[in-house]
Amino acid sequence: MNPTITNFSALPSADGVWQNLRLAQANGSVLAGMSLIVREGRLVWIGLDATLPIEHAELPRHDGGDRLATPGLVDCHTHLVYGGQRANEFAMRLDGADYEAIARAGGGIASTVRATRAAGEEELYAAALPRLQALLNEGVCAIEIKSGYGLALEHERKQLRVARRLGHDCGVTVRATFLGAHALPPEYAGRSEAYVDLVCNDMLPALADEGLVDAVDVFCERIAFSLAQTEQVFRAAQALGLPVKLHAEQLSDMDGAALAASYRALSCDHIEHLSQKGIDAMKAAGTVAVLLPGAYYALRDTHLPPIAALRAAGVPMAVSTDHNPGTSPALSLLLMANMACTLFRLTVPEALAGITLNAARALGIADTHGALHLGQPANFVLWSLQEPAELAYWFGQRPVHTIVRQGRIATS
Ligand code: DI6
Ligand code: FE
Repeated sequence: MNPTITNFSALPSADGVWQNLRLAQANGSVLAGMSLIVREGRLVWIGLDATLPIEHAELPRHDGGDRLATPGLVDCHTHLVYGGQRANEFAMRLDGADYEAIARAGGGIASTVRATRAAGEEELYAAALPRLQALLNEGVCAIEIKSGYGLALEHERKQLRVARRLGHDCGVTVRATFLGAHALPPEYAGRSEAYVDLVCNDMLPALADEGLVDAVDVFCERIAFSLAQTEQVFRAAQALGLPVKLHAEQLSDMDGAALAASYRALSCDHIEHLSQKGIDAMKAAGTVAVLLPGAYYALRDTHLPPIAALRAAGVPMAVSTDHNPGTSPALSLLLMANMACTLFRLTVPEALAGITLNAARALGIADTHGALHLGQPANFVLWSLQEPAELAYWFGQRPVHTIVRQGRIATS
Protein backbone atom coordinates (compact mmCIF):
# COMPACT_ATOMS: atom_id res chain seq x y z
CA MET A 1 0.00 0.00 0.00
CA ASN A 2 1.27 3.44 -0.84
CA PRO A 3 -0.92 5.94 0.99
CA THR A 4 -0.88 9.59 0.01
CA ILE A 5 0.81 11.60 2.70
CA THR A 6 -1.62 14.41 3.32
CA ASN A 7 -0.41 17.95 3.55
CA PHE A 8 -3.24 19.55 5.41
CA SER A 9 -1.64 22.97 5.68
CA ALA A 10 -1.51 23.18 1.88
CA LEU A 11 -5.30 22.90 1.57
CA PRO A 12 -7.17 26.10 0.70
CA SER A 13 -8.36 28.30 3.53
CA ALA A 14 -12.11 28.30 4.11
CA ASP A 15 -12.07 31.99 5.05
CA GLY A 16 -15.02 33.79 3.51
CA VAL A 17 -18.78 34.04 3.51
CA TRP A 18 -20.51 30.70 2.92
CA GLN A 19 -23.88 31.79 1.61
CA ASN A 20 -27.15 30.23 0.59
CA LEU A 21 -27.11 27.32 3.03
CA ARG A 22 -29.86 25.35 4.70
CA LEU A 23 -28.74 24.73 8.27
CA ALA A 24 -29.90 21.49 9.87
CA GLN A 25 -31.20 22.11 13.39
CA ALA A 26 -30.90 19.72 16.31
CA ASN A 27 -34.64 18.95 16.23
CA GLY A 28 -34.48 17.87 12.59
CA SER A 29 -35.83 21.12 11.11
CA VAL A 30 -33.94 23.30 8.65
CA LEU A 31 -33.23 27.05 8.48
CA ALA A 32 -32.97 28.23 4.87
CA GLY A 33 -31.14 31.26 3.44
CA MET A 34 -28.35 31.12 6.00
CA SER A 35 -24.71 32.18 5.91
CA LEU A 36 -21.64 31.13 7.87
CA ILE A 37 -18.60 33.38 8.05
CA VAL A 38 -15.12 31.96 8.52
CA ARG A 39 -12.23 34.28 9.41
CA GLU A 40 -8.71 33.10 10.16
CA GLY A 41 -10.06 29.57 10.20
CA ARG A 42 -12.70 30.28 12.84
CA LEU A 43 -16.46 30.43 12.57
CA VAL A 44 -17.26 34.04 13.48
CA TRP A 45 -20.85 34.60 12.39
CA ILE A 46 -24.04 32.62 11.68
CA GLY A 47 -27.15 34.35 10.35
CA LEU A 48 -29.51 35.07 7.51
CA ASP A 49 -27.91 35.89 4.15
CA ALA A 50 -29.88 39.15 4.15
CA THR A 51 -28.37 40.36 7.43
CA LEU A 52 -24.69 39.91 6.62
CA PRO A 53 -22.69 42.43 8.72
CA ILE A 54 -20.98 45.09 6.64
CA GLU A 55 -17.55 44.50 8.21
CA HIS A 56 -17.36 41.09 6.55
CA ALA A 57 -18.41 42.36 3.12
CA GLU A 58 -14.89 42.24 1.65
CA LEU A 59 -14.44 38.51 2.31
CA PRO A 60 -14.56 36.02 -0.59
CA ARG A 61 -17.96 34.46 -1.26
CA HIS A 62 -18.70 30.73 -1.45
CA ASP A 63 -22.09 29.88 -2.89
CA GLY A 64 -23.55 26.99 -0.88
CA GLY A 65 -26.07 26.31 -3.66
CA ASP A 66 -28.94 25.93 -1.15
CA ARG A 67 -27.26 22.82 0.20
CA LEU A 68 -27.87 21.28 3.57
CA ALA A 69 -25.16 22.14 6.13
CA THR A 70 -24.38 20.36 9.39
CA PRO A 71 -21.61 20.52 11.95
CA GLY A 72 -18.65 18.26 11.22
CA LEU A 73 -19.29 14.67 12.33
CA VAL A 74 -17.63 13.15 15.40
CA ASP A 75 -16.63 9.47 15.62
CA CYS A 76 -16.26 8.99 19.38
CA HIS A 77 -15.07 5.35 19.68
CA THR A 78 -12.50 3.78 17.38
CA HIS A 79 -9.56 1.39 17.55
CA LEU A 80 -8.18 2.74 14.26
CA VAL A 81 -4.45 2.02 14.69
CA TYR A 82 -3.49 -1.66 14.51
CA GLY A 83 -1.55 -4.20 12.48
CA GLY A 84 -3.08 -6.87 10.25
CA GLN A 85 -6.73 -7.78 9.86
CA ARG A 86 -8.96 -10.66 10.95
CA ALA A 87 -10.96 -11.82 7.94
CA ASN A 88 -10.10 -15.38 9.01
CA GLU A 89 -12.15 -14.94 12.19
CA PHE A 90 -15.02 -13.56 10.17
CA ALA A 91 -14.98 -16.84 8.27
CA MET A 92 -14.71 -18.83 11.52
CA ARG A 93 -17.73 -17.04 12.97
CA LEU A 94 -19.68 -17.70 9.79
CA ASP A 95 -18.81 -21.34 10.39
CA GLY A 96 -20.35 -21.21 13.85
CA ALA A 97 -17.46 -20.21 16.18
CA ASP A 98 -18.36 -17.46 18.61
CA TYR A 99 -16.35 -14.36 19.51
CA GLU A 100 -15.64 -15.39 23.09
CA ALA A 101 -14.52 -18.88 22.08
CA ILE A 102 -12.14 -17.47 19.45
CA ALA A 103 -10.72 -15.06 22.06
CA ARG A 104 -10.23 -17.84 24.61
CA ALA A 105 -8.41 -19.91 21.98
CA GLY A 106 -5.78 -17.16 21.51
CA GLY A 107 -7.39 -15.43 18.54
CA GLY A 108 -9.41 -12.29 18.78
CA ILE A 109 -7.69 -9.27 20.34
CA ALA A 110 -4.53 -11.35 20.99
CA SER A 111 -4.03 -11.97 17.29
CA THR A 112 -4.18 -8.24 16.54
CA VAL A 113 -1.75 -7.68 19.42
CA ARG A 114 0.76 -9.98 17.71
CA ALA A 115 0.41 -8.11 14.41
CA THR A 116 0.56 -4.70 16.09
CA ARG A 117 3.67 -5.56 18.08
CA ALA A 118 5.34 -6.83 14.91
CA ALA A 119 4.64 -3.61 13.00
CA GLY A 120 6.84 -0.52 13.18
CA GLU A 121 5.41 2.92 13.72
CA GLU A 122 5.60 3.80 10.02
CA GLU A 123 3.79 0.62 9.06
CA LEU A 124 1.02 1.29 11.59
CA TYR A 125 0.73 4.84 10.30
CA ALA A 126 0.53 3.70 6.68
CA ALA A 127 -2.16 1.14 7.55
CA ALA A 128 -4.27 3.56 9.58
CA LEU A 129 -4.07 6.54 7.20
CA PRO A 130 -6.45 5.24 4.49
CA ARG A 131 -8.88 4.09 7.18
CA LEU A 132 -8.87 7.57 8.68
CA GLN A 133 -9.17 9.09 5.22
CA ALA A 134 -12.32 7.06 4.55
CA LEU A 135 -13.94 8.46 7.70
CA LEU A 136 -12.76 12.01 6.97
CA ASN A 137 -14.12 11.83 3.42
CA GLU A 138 -17.54 11.30 4.92
CA GLY A 139 -17.35 14.47 7.02
CA VAL A 140 -15.76 13.33 10.29
CA CYS A 141 -13.96 16.30 11.88
CA ALA A 142 -13.09 14.80 15.28
CA ILE A 143 -12.28 11.23 16.17
CA GLU A 144 -11.27 9.17 19.15
CA ILE A 145 -8.47 6.63 18.66
CA LYS A 146 -7.74 4.05 21.35
CA SER A 147 -4.60 2.11 22.06
CA GLY A 148 -5.03 -1.43 23.39
CA TYR A 149 -3.37 -3.61 20.77
CA GLY A 150 0.15 -3.11 22.13
CA LEU A 151 -0.35 -4.14 25.77
CA ALA A 152 3.26 -3.24 26.60
CA LEU A 153 4.65 0.22 27.12
CA GLU A 154 6.62 0.52 23.88
CA HIS A 155 3.79 -0.86 21.75
CA GLU A 156 1.03 1.18 23.38
CA ARG A 157 3.26 4.23 22.91
CA LYS A 158 3.66 3.38 19.24
CA GLN A 159 -0.10 3.26 18.73
CA LEU A 160 -0.71 6.52 20.58
CA ARG A 161 2.10 8.30 18.75
CA VAL A 162 0.54 7.25 15.45
CA ALA A 163 -2.82 8.58 16.66
CA ARG A 164 -1.24 11.96 17.46
CA ARG A 165 0.60 12.09 14.13
CA LEU A 166 -2.56 11.31 12.20
CA GLY A 167 -4.34 14.18 13.93
CA HIS A 168 -1.55 16.56 13.13
CA ASP A 169 -1.01 15.49 9.52
CA CYS A 170 -4.69 15.25 8.57
CA GLY A 171 -5.87 18.38 10.41
CA VAL A 172 -8.45 16.47 12.42
CA THR A 173 -9.08 16.63 16.15
CA VAL A 174 -7.89 13.31 17.60
CA ARG A 175 -8.63 12.31 21.18
CA ALA A 176 -6.19 9.59 22.18
CA THR A 177 -7.52 7.08 24.69
CA PHE A 178 -5.25 4.70 26.59
CA LEU A 179 -6.81 1.23 26.62
CA GLY A 180 -3.92 -0.72 28.14
CA ALA A 181 -6.51 -2.81 30.00
CA HIS A 182 -8.03 -4.21 26.80
CA ALA A 183 -6.85 -7.82 27.08
CA LEU A 184 -4.30 -9.79 29.05
CA PRO A 185 -1.06 -10.06 27.03
CA PRO A 186 0.24 -13.63 26.66
CA GLU A 187 3.33 -13.03 28.79
CA TYR A 188 1.01 -12.24 31.73
CA ALA A 189 -1.21 -15.31 31.33
CA GLY A 190 -2.52 -16.27 34.77
CA ARG A 191 -1.13 -13.05 36.27
CA SER A 192 -3.76 -10.47 35.53
CA GLU A 193 -3.18 -8.63 38.83
CA ALA A 194 0.45 -8.07 37.90
CA TYR A 195 -0.58 -6.78 34.47
CA VAL A 196 -3.10 -4.34 35.91
CA ASP A 197 -0.40 -3.11 38.30
CA LEU A 198 1.86 -2.53 35.28
CA VAL A 199 -0.91 -0.64 33.47
CA CYS A 200 -1.58 1.58 36.51
CA ASN A 201 1.91 2.10 37.88
CA ASP A 202 4.09 2.15 34.79
CA MET A 203 2.35 2.37 31.43
CA LEU A 204 -0.30 4.98 32.19
CA PRO A 205 1.92 7.44 34.10
CA ALA A 206 4.68 7.21 31.47
CA LEU A 207 2.34 7.72 28.51
CA ALA A 208 0.43 10.51 30.25
CA ASP A 209 3.73 12.20 30.99
CA GLU A 210 4.56 12.10 27.28
CA GLY A 211 1.29 13.89 26.51
CA LEU A 212 -0.12 10.87 24.69
CA VAL A 213 -3.27 10.31 26.76
CA ASP A 214 -6.50 12.31 26.74
CA ALA A 215 -8.68 9.69 28.45
CA VAL A 216 -8.47 6.17 29.90
CA ASP A 217 -10.66 3.21 28.96
CA VAL A 218 -10.98 -0.40 30.18
CA PHE A 219 -12.62 -3.50 28.67
CA CYS A 220 -14.62 -4.68 31.71
CA GLU A 221 -15.85 -8.12 30.71
CA ARG A 222 -15.58 -11.76 31.72
CA ILE A 223 -13.04 -12.33 28.91
CA ALA A 224 -11.10 -9.20 29.90
CA PHE A 225 -10.89 -7.31 33.24
CA SER A 226 -12.97 -7.56 36.40
CA LEU A 227 -14.88 -4.79 38.09
CA ALA A 228 -12.21 -4.48 40.82
CA GLN A 229 -9.44 -4.27 38.21
CA THR A 230 -11.44 -1.67 36.31
CA GLU A 231 -11.71 0.42 39.46
CA GLN A 232 -7.96 0.14 40.01
CA VAL A 233 -7.35 1.61 36.55
CA PHE A 234 -9.93 4.34 37.14
CA ARG A 235 -8.18 5.31 40.38
CA ALA A 236 -4.87 5.58 38.55
CA ALA A 237 -6.50 7.77 35.87
CA GLN A 238 -8.14 9.93 38.48
CA ALA A 239 -4.82 10.44 40.26
CA LEU A 240 -3.44 11.85 37.00
CA GLY A 241 -6.50 14.02 36.41
CA LEU A 242 -7.54 12.05 33.32
CA PRO A 243 -11.18 11.36 32.44
CA VAL A 244 -12.37 7.77 32.12
CA LYS A 245 -14.63 5.79 29.75
CA LEU A 246 -15.65 2.16 29.76
CA HIS A 247 -16.35 -0.74 27.42
CA ALA A 248 -19.30 -1.78 29.58
CA GLU A 249 -21.84 -4.60 29.56
CA GLN A 250 -21.13 -5.67 25.96
CA LEU A 251 -21.34 -9.43 26.44
CA SER A 252 -22.69 -9.60 30.00
CA ASP A 253 -23.84 -7.32 32.83
CA MET A 254 -20.70 -6.69 34.92
CA ASP A 255 -22.13 -3.65 36.74
CA GLY A 256 -19.44 -1.64 34.99
CA ALA A 257 -21.61 1.32 34.03
CA ALA A 258 -22.51 2.14 37.64
CA LEU A 259 -18.84 1.99 38.61
CA ALA A 260 -17.84 4.17 35.65
CA ALA A 261 -20.55 6.69 36.50
CA SER A 262 -19.25 6.88 40.07
CA TYR A 263 -15.97 8.08 38.49
CA ARG A 264 -17.96 10.57 36.38
CA ALA A 265 -17.04 8.69 33.20
CA LEU A 266 -17.40 10.60 29.94
CA SER A 267 -19.12 7.58 28.40
CA CYS A 268 -20.09 3.94 28.73
CA ASP A 269 -19.87 2.16 25.41
CA HIS A 270 -21.57 -0.92 23.89
CA ILE A 271 -24.00 -1.43 26.86
CA GLU A 272 -26.14 -4.15 25.28
CA HIS A 273 -26.58 -5.69 28.75
CA LEU A 274 -26.92 -2.41 30.68
CA SER A 275 -29.23 -2.56 33.72
CA GLN A 276 -31.63 0.09 35.01
CA LYS A 277 -29.22 0.66 37.89
CA GLY A 278 -26.51 1.47 35.36
CA ILE A 279 -28.82 3.79 33.44
CA ASP A 280 -29.80 5.71 36.58
CA ALA A 281 -26.15 6.09 37.60
CA MET A 282 -25.20 7.32 34.11
CA LYS A 283 -28.01 9.85 34.13
CA ALA A 284 -26.95 11.19 37.53
CA ALA A 285 -23.32 11.49 36.41
CA GLY A 286 -23.99 12.98 32.96
CA THR A 287 -22.30 9.96 31.33
CA VAL A 288 -23.03 9.49 27.61
CA ALA A 289 -24.29 6.12 26.30
CA VAL A 290 -22.25 5.23 23.21
CA LEU A 291 -24.09 2.83 20.92
CA LEU A 292 -22.06 0.68 18.54
CA PRO A 293 -24.37 -0.96 16.03
CA GLY A 294 -21.46 -2.12 13.86
CA ALA A 295 -20.23 -4.51 16.57
CA TYR A 296 -23.78 -5.62 17.36
CA TYR A 297 -24.32 -6.39 13.69
CA ALA A 298 -20.96 -8.06 13.00
CA LEU A 299 -21.30 -10.33 16.03
CA ARG A 300 -24.88 -11.10 14.99
CA ASP A 301 -25.86 -10.09 18.50
CA THR A 302 -29.55 -10.25 19.36
CA HIS A 303 -29.47 -8.60 22.79
CA LEU A 304 -30.50 -5.00 22.09
CA PRO A 305 -29.18 -2.14 24.22
CA PRO A 306 -31.99 -0.68 26.40
CA ILE A 307 -32.77 2.27 24.12
CA ALA A 308 -36.27 3.00 25.43
CA ALA A 309 -35.03 3.08 29.04
CA LEU A 310 -32.06 5.30 28.12
CA ARG A 311 -34.43 7.64 26.31
CA ALA A 312 -36.90 7.66 29.18
CA ALA A 313 -34.11 8.46 31.65
CA GLY A 314 -32.75 11.24 29.44
CA VAL A 315 -29.27 9.73 29.07
CA PRO A 316 -27.58 11.33 26.02
CA MET A 317 -26.92 8.76 23.30
CA ALA A 318 -24.02 8.80 20.86
CA VAL A 319 -23.37 6.51 17.88
CA SER A 320 -19.93 5.46 16.66
CA THR A 321 -18.20 3.05 14.31
CA ASP A 322 -16.15 1.22 17.01
CA HIS A 323 -13.83 0.65 14.07
CA ASN A 324 -11.66 -2.37 14.94
CA PRO A 325 -10.44 -5.42 13.03
CA GLY A 326 -12.38 -7.96 15.10
CA THR A 327 -15.93 -6.92 15.77
CA SER A 328 -16.54 -3.83 13.67
CA PRO A 329 -14.44 -3.31 10.54
CA ALA A 330 -16.70 -0.36 9.70
CA LEU A 331 -15.52 2.78 7.95
CA SER A 332 -18.75 4.72 7.56
CA LEU A 333 -20.24 6.75 10.39
CA LEU A 334 -23.35 7.48 8.31
CA LEU A 335 -23.91 3.74 7.93
CA MET A 336 -23.75 3.48 11.73
CA ALA A 337 -26.40 6.21 12.00
CA ASN A 338 -28.57 4.22 9.63
CA MET A 339 -28.03 1.03 11.62
CA ALA A 340 -28.71 2.81 14.92
CA CYS A 341 -32.13 3.69 13.50
CA THR A 342 -32.84 0.37 11.80
CA LEU A 343 -31.41 -2.03 14.40
CA PHE A 344 -31.74 0.00 17.61
CA ARG A 345 -34.80 2.10 16.71
CA LEU A 346 -33.25 5.48 17.32
CA THR A 347 -35.18 8.35 15.81
CA VAL A 348 -33.43 10.26 13.05
CA PRO A 349 -32.76 13.34 15.26
CA GLU A 350 -31.35 10.99 17.93
CA ALA A 351 -29.05 9.35 15.40
CA LEU A 352 -27.88 12.72 14.07
CA ALA A 353 -27.23 14.06 17.58
CA GLY A 354 -25.45 10.75 18.15
CA ILE A 355 -22.84 11.43 15.47
CA THR A 356 -22.45 15.13 16.31
CA LEU A 357 -23.23 16.77 19.65
CA ASN A 358 -23.54 13.70 21.87
CA ALA A 359 -20.44 12.16 20.33
CA ALA A 360 -18.56 15.37 21.18
CA ARG A 361 -19.87 15.11 24.75
CA ALA A 362 -18.61 11.51 24.92
CA LEU A 363 -15.14 12.91 24.20
CA GLY A 364 -15.40 15.93 26.50
CA ILE A 365 -15.10 18.29 23.51
CA ALA A 366 -18.65 19.60 23.26
CA ASP A 367 -17.41 23.20 23.68
CA THR A 368 -15.60 23.03 20.36
CA HIS A 369 -17.13 20.21 18.27
CA GLY A 370 -20.43 18.58 17.42
CA ALA A 371 -22.27 21.85 16.77
CA LEU A 372 -21.57 25.16 15.01
CA HIS A 373 -19.53 26.90 17.70
CA LEU A 374 -18.84 30.62 17.23
CA GLY A 375 -15.22 31.55 17.84
CA GLN A 376 -13.95 27.99 17.31
CA PRO A 377 -12.10 26.47 14.33
CA ALA A 378 -14.63 25.98 11.54
CA ASN A 379 -15.82 22.39 11.10
CA PHE A 380 -18.87 21.91 8.92
CA VAL A 381 -20.12 19.86 5.99
CA LEU A 382 -22.30 20.71 2.98
CA TRP A 383 -24.34 17.78 1.73
CA SER A 384 -25.93 16.99 -1.63
CA LEU A 385 -29.17 16.14 0.16
CA GLN A 386 -32.59 17.70 0.58
CA GLU A 387 -33.27 17.03 4.23
CA PRO A 388 -31.40 15.94 7.38
CA ALA A 389 -33.24 12.61 7.56
CA GLU A 390 -31.41 11.56 4.40
CA LEU A 391 -28.17 11.41 6.38
CA ALA A 392 -29.53 8.35 8.16
CA TYR A 393 -31.73 7.10 5.33
CA TRP A 394 -29.31 6.32 2.50
CA PHE A 395 -26.67 3.73 3.09
CA GLY A 396 -23.64 2.94 0.98
CA GLN A 397 -23.49 6.31 -0.72
CA ARG A 398 -21.27 9.26 0.07
CA PRO A 399 -23.46 12.37 -0.03
CA VAL A 400 -20.72 14.85 0.97
CA HIS A 401 -20.40 17.91 -1.24
CA THR A 402 -17.90 20.10 0.67
CA ILE A 403 -16.01 19.58 3.92
CA VAL A 404 -14.62 22.47 5.96
CA ARG A 405 -12.32 21.00 8.59
CA GLN A 406 -10.23 23.05 11.00
CA GLY A 407 -10.84 26.11 8.85
CA ARG A 408 -9.71 24.54 5.57
CA ILE A 409 -11.57 23.23 2.55
CA ALA A 410 -10.76 19.54 2.93
CA THR A 411 -12.97 17.95 0.31
CA SER A 412 -10.93 15.48 -1.69
N1 DI6 B 1 -14.84 -4.36 22.46
C1 DI6 B 1 -14.86 -4.33 21.14
O1 DI6 B 1 -15.81 -4.31 20.44
C2 DI6 B 1 -13.48 -4.26 20.66
N2 DI6 B 1 -12.75 -4.18 21.87
C3 DI6 B 1 -13.57 -4.25 22.87
O2 DI6 B 1 -13.18 -4.20 24.03
C4 DI6 B 1 -13.11 -5.51 19.91
C5 DI6 B 1 -11.66 -5.62 19.75
C6 DI6 B 1 -11.23 -6.79 18.91
O3 DI6 B 1 -11.91 -7.83 18.81
O4 DI6 B 1 -10.14 -6.65 18.33
FE1 FE C 1 -14.43 -0.81 21.19
